[in-house]
Formats: sequence, C-alpha cells, structure tokens
Amino acid sequence: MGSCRQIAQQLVAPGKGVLAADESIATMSSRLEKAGVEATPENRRRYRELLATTPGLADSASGIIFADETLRQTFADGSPFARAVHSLGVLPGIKVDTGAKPCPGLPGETVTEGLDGLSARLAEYAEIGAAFAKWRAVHVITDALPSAGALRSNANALARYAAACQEAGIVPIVEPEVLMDGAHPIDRCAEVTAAAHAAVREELALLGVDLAGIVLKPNMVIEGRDHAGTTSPERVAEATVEVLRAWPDELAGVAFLSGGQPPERATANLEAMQHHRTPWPLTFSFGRALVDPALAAWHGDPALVGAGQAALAERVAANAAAVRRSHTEFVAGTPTAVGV
Ligand code: 5MM
Repeated sequence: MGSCRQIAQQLVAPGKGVLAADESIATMSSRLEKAGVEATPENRRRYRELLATTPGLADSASGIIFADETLRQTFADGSPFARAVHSLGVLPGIKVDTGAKPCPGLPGETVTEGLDGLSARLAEYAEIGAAFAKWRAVHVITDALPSAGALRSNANALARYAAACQEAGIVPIVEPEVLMDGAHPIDRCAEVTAAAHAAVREELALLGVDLAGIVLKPNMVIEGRDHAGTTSPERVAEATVEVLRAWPDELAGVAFLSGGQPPERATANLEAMQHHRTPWPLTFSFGRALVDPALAAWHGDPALVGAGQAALAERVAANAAAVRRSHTEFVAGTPTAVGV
C-alpha cells in the first residue's frame, strides 16, 4: 500500500499531469482513419511512440496511459514500451477495463466490464512494468438517466477494480465519467456528477480502498454540448470544486478528463480550478485535448513526426503551466495547503 501512495503522489506531482493515450483498438483505428492514416497495428504503434518520445514530455507529464496492445509493443529500436517510457522519466500505465457495454436490465445505459481474470492480468501488467491502471465508467445524462442501478453497478465495478489494483501494487485511476452529450444545463451535470461520486465513494469504502493510493479522474462539471451558451471557466471551476468537496482530504489527487472540450477550453477551465484552495491537487489526465492537435499535425507522415510532437508539447506544457500556477500565483500561503 505504501508504494501505491508514493506512486499516486508522483502522478499528481506539482506542475504535472497524465497523458491518456489508451484508446481501444477500435477508437484509435477510427481516429487514425479520420486523420487519413491506415489503421494498422504498426501505425498505432508509430503514433504512440511519437507521443511518448516527445522531447521534454517528462517535464510536464508524470505518466502515460496505454492500452493493452501498446504495452505489448516495442519502440522502433526494440525496447518494450513500458521500459522505454520509464527510462524517459514517465510512469507507464495501463487501461484495464474492456469497455462500457449495454447494462442488462437498464436500456440505454452501460456498465463497464473487465473484472473477470483482472487480478491475473494485473500481475502480468505489473511484471511488464505498469505502475498504474485506469478504469472508466460512463454515464449519459437525460431527464431520467442515469438510473440508480447504473450508478451503483458502475461504482461497484470501479471499487472492485481499485481494490484489485492496490492488492497488486498498482495505483488505480478511478474514472466515473459523466458525458457532455446532451443539452442539459451545468446544474444537471453537477447533480449527476455528485450522485456518481457518492456511489463510488460508498463502494470504495465498502471494499477498504485506500483513498491516498488512488487518483480520481472525473469530468469537469460543465453544460451539455448542445446547451445554448458556454459557461465561463470561473463558473465551471466553482461548480466542479463544489462537487469535489465531498471527497475526503486523504484522496491523493484529482486528474480531470477533457470529455471532448476544445483543447484551449479544457486548459482555461483547469486553470480556473487553481484559484480554489483544495486539500488535493487538481491536475489533468486529458486524452483528446492533448493528442488531437498532435494527430492532426502528424497525420501519418514520417516527415511530420516533429510537428506532431511540437503540437503535443505545446498542449502538455500549457496544461502543466496552468496547474503550476496554483503553487505560485493563485493560492496564497504554504504549498502544503494545496497538496504538495
Ligand atoms: C483515450 O480515450 C480513453 C479510452 O478510450 P476508449 O473509449 O477507446 O476505450 C478514455 O478513457 C480517456 O482516457 C478518457 O475518457 C479521457 O479522455 P478525454 O479525451 O475525455 O480527455
């Protein structure tokens, strides 16, 4: 457990965040195809190597989350991904859920699967070199959803996953995502996010999960994508922190997903969060908001690897600068008050 606490602290270290490059084969393939790149295992490998070898990445990224396929691949020079990333000063992580599947009995809702054989897989991932893991539950907002059954089922799976990770000495990133899909106002997102978190907290407690050895990866509290108007960063930050305040002080840290927000908006919202004094660091574990510009700049051209890396470096540095500010400008007083 001691090492889980240490690794969790490393993941949310001041001025750093986590790069989510763990798209499943299906998602990664469709994103590559949209960028005009043939979806082959080798192209997925080349893309992940481009991301991982971005010069200076370790200055702003504490970890990178990969999918199973990538963790079994090697860099072009033959070194296995986990070992290579580790030697670049970044912690390698692994997405261990097998996806959100239709939830029996709950039409229109999903439950995330992957618990069967999980302990054995975690032991293997630890052997390969994974320091942390990730599991994502997905909730959609409608007038009637999410149901209590979906909140409970997903929270229970997240807790069973988290407990199994800690037993294996791997830090669990716990991701209860409430999607931006829909036209709901920010208050409805706050209500649903609070309910999802409450269920997760209860289930984590029932299974004795050590909160100091996990990283919470929530959505920001934000209006639905089809809602009229854009909420200001100040209001997003206020609503998000208000929901998060229900988490105990011992939680190691919070690393937000970007949820399909435009990259600059995700950064502005993250920066606004830093104005609030919280007992845990608030950082990023973005996927699309970090990698979309890199994929667009590279689009499979070997001559544009540098351009792809420059695009990623720019986004990672901007987010790292946003979270670094909490330790320099916004939050007065001793650094320990913000979780250093
Ligand atoms: C990178 O995307 C992750 C998994 O994708 P699949 O749906 O293909 O399994 C996803 O879990 C991601 O880590 C988080 O949702 C955060 O990504 P965003 O793009 O929301 O920041």
